[in-house]
Amino acid sequence: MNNEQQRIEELAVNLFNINAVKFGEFDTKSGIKTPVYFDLRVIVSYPDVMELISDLIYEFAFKEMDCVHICGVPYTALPIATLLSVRAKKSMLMRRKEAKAYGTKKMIEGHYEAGQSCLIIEDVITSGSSVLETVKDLRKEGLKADRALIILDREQGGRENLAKNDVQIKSLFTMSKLIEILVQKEKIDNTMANKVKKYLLETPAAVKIDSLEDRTLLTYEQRSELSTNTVAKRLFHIMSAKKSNLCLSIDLTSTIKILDMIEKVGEHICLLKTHADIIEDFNTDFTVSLKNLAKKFNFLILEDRKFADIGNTVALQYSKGIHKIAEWADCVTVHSLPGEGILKAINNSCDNGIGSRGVFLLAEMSSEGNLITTEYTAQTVKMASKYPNVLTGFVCQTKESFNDPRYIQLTPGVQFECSKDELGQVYNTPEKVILEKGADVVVVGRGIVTAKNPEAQAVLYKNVLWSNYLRRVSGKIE
Ligand code: S5P
Repeated sequence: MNNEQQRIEELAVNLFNINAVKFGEFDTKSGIKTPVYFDLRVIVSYPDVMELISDLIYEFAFKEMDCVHICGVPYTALPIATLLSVRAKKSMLMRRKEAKAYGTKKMIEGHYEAGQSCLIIEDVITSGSSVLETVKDLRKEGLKADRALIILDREQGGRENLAKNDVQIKSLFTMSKLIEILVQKEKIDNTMANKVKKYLLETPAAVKIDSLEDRTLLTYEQRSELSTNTVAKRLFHIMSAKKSNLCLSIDLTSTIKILDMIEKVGEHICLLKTHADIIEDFNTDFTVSLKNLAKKFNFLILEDRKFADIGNTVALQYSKGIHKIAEWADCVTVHSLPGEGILKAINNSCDNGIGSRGVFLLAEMSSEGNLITTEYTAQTVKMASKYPNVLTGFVCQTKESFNDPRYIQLTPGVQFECSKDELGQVYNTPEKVILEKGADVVVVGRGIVTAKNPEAQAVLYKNVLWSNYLRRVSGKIE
């Protein structure tokens, strides 16, 4: 028998001896009787058991894990996390059970930076809901929380619930393993073991957790606090300040017409989306005027360049040529098709002193018959999550594409009527994209630009989009 196995068995017996696991007939909160009962809180009175648990977690699970912080789920796992933190020389974070009533409303104590990884430690999981509470608070702070180490997995659905929320667990014991050891060590007999097994099979955890809180229920202010990309943070602020989540797609081909249109509608938008390569008389004076107007009316500029080449070419397309996009656009659109290099290219350009810039990654498209699949969308979101500092959000059509509240859903294909144009553009209504499809910023192009009175039309769009946003977050407004 190997050493790991021996020590696991030793721990099982110890837990039984100190009554951290009891067999018999017990009442549960739900009223159902259970033949097995755990109370791992008692371990604090047994330093040898504490040491054994932390040694086992460290040796057999923790050592190979790469994380910056560890966080114990309050309260039982806190001392275990503390021992591990000291042993592994890793920073520990503490999650409060309740936010402080005064001062900062912080839920996580300790020093950390958004984007860092945090491993969660928990004693027992049933449905996984307490681990998930901790995951939720850590993710709100921008921390990466996707792994948890558990002492005992009761095998009642917790592992699956957590996996659905992108949290993978590793446990010292599963319930079946614990039972098997205790039978073998003659601590319980086969009749009791079968009773417990039967109970576990028949009693899956009552709580089924499908997903973390829906990002679309949070306000833009709340989300601005979570953003890890400067452009996303600024955009959330602008939206709240101007009470506008309208992005104008200014698909005009002359600089005069563009500047003239901005004078009319600039006041009503949070974001201006350009296609520099359709402008016939593009020049540097134009970009200076564009930036001045962005300042005057307080909106950001998105160049809808839809980069889709290898990183090196994109780095050049982004900063060189006639357009020198990096100099005037706050953010750009990018396809995920070529892979991560494209994000690295923009990220490196930002690091090279161009300032804080952002990327909207195309995760879905509005055009009929486009070749994007759900798998492509999921892979796009996964790839992007490695670049939280450069990622502003996703250009997409559905709420289900992603749920990270730090990122902005930019949704084009919007007009007052559900319709199509002759080249396959599909339009949904403002109400539908905000309430059903999860849009945060809504792109309107021809719906405003070709209207008889673009300013009046922009006001109409702004108001209807904003009132639907307010409806969406109504539960969250204090
Ligand atoms: O999927 C997409 C992505 C984008 S960025 N569908 C789109 O229509 N767009 C852009 O949004 C498109 O290039 C155009 O500039 C704008 C929609 O314009 P509209 O006139 O159809 O509202």
